[in-house]
Amino acid sequence: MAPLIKHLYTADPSAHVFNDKIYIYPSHDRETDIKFNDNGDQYDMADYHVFSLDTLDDGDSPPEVTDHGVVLKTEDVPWVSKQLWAPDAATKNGKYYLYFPARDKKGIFRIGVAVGDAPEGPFVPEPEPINGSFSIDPATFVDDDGSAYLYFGGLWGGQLQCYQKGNDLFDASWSGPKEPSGEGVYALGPKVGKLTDDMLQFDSEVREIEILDPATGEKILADDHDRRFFEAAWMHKKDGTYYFSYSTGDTHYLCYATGSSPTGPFTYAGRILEPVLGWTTHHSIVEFRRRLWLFHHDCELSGGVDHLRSVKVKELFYDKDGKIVTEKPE
Ligand code: FUB
Repeated sequence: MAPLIKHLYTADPSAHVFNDKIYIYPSHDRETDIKFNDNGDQYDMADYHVFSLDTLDDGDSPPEVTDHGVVLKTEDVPWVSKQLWAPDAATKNGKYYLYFPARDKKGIFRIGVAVGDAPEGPFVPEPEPINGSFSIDPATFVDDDGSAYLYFGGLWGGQLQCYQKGNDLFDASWSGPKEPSGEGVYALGPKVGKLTDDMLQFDSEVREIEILDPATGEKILADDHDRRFFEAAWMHKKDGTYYFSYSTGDTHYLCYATGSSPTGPFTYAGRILEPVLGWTTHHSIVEFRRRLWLFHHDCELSGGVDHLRSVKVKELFYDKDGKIVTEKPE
């Protein structure tokens, strides 16, 4: 499938069905002179656009996408210094919420929320980041009982490894492309917090999600880079099973793990997408008109420039046991 959006570079697509339309909340990649490094400094984004689609056709011609323009930018948010990374959105009680990570004035990633009356914005940011938020890649999930959860976290440039001593203890000595390693050392897990009814704060303590190895029942090991969580958390649910999906970062897979609770534990279940062109891989999964869709990105449009990515969409399938069939990039 060709890139969905060609007039801008877009990445990290969080797709949702609101009012029987698909809305995509992606990062907006831009050209920069910043040299590529493993801290992700070259991902220097400064605003967000929202896109919508009325249909998702599997046919030869790509679906038509509406660009609703800039809905939030760095200058709108008093606590942000730079790097508006992968966002997500949710709706509850007739309002729409845009969650976004960015570096604060001290260079530490936090997660903010902006509120709107329509899925396409405009969104008005809260003046401060969400209390107790840190790291990157927020993903929301509103369960059938109305409880809302915020998943987040990302290694290396995403700073997740800087909180090994506690969620409120940032250890700068772990900054950069670092993560735990060594025999018997467990991988760091992503984080989850339940949201308050107004969707603006954490209602309860933020806790680590456990991703278990099906063979041992133990947490995935830190050196297992083919399966350990790196970034790009996403949650969807099918027939009472919670599917937690994520990127493995430096091994470039989209993987998933399943469980019976929105906060885990989850057991590793396999790959969703083999590596795409480009370093990062990041996605969302959404059911639309009874079919399952994977939104993701690659660097085809930019000819392989890692920080100039483009959103694509692909149909996903479950097998008879509810396992996701692994897809290859096109
Ligand atoms: O877009 C910036 C970062 O790249 C995202 O936050 C990560 O998930 C990776 O896609």
